[in-house]
Amino acid sequence: MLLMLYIDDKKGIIMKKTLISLFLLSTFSTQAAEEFKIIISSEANDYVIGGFTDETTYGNWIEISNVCSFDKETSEHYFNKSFVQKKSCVKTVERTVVTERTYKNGTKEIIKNETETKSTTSSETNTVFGTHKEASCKNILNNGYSVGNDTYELSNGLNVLCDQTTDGGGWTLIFNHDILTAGVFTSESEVLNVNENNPSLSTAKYSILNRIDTFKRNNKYEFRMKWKNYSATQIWKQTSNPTNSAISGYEAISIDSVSNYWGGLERGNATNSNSSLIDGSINHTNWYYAVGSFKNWNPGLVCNGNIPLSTDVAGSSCGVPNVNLWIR
Ligand SMILES: [Ca+2]
Repeated sequence: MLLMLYIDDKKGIIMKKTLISLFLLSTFSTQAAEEFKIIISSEANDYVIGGFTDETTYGNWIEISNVCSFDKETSEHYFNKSFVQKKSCVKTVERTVVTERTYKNGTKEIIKNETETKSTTSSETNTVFGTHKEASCKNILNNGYSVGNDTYELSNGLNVLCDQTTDGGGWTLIFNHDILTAGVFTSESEVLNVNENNPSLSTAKYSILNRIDTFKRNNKYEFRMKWKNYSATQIWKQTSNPTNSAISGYEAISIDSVSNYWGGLERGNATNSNSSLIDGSINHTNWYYAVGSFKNWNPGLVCNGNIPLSTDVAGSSCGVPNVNLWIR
């Protein structure tokens, strides 16, 4: 016959492994039926009657991973253009938890040694800047990176002014001249490139005409020509480079002025000193629709300015104070 008893300590906690085995030694002898012994098992750490104390220590939380994602990538937005980005992170940390039990007889025992982990999520929004670049205002608009009319840094590092809203958008400013403010151009190289770091209709002399080949599409240049304070607009395509060639491949798209031999832009027929580098009086020594004037057009003195423009737009024998040229 074997009896196994579990004895409570003072705290009422059941003392596991505290085993008292009772052997009734008289099992096999009726004469010794009243004799028995109590044998107390005392295997290591199992023999405890007086109780114990547990002490748990917690290690420091240590970050083991922090994985973040974004709702919009900077590569999805245009270079240096700001946007609000939401950042979401899942951080996982871990620590060790050790519980040491000290019995009243002085015996110590590690009864728990575990690693705990936990993950926390967080999110925040920040104003950040895009990183993507394109080769032209047209590409910026077509590929969905436009933030409107603004300056943009192109993939070649050049900052340009883009008109993304007028006449279908996608226009890169390549020339602007306010002759009453800045005077005439003094050299061909100035007409081809001046103030390229200040692309603006407020820059009295601005030109990146030396770069127009980088904006050529399908072997054509698509131009838009405007004059401040005049509503007339010339939009057309041509296959020739007007900084160095006679006209070829002219294709009208939206033309408000046809007088004074209009037919696109050509390299000026006259020498630089008495006209402009480029004009729109095609195959003619006249230099109406002038781009890059080397002198004040005398008849202009009696109208608004000294850049020769067509009768259709400025009136007979009248010049204008500004011309600006765009490409896409
Ligand atoms: Ca001409």
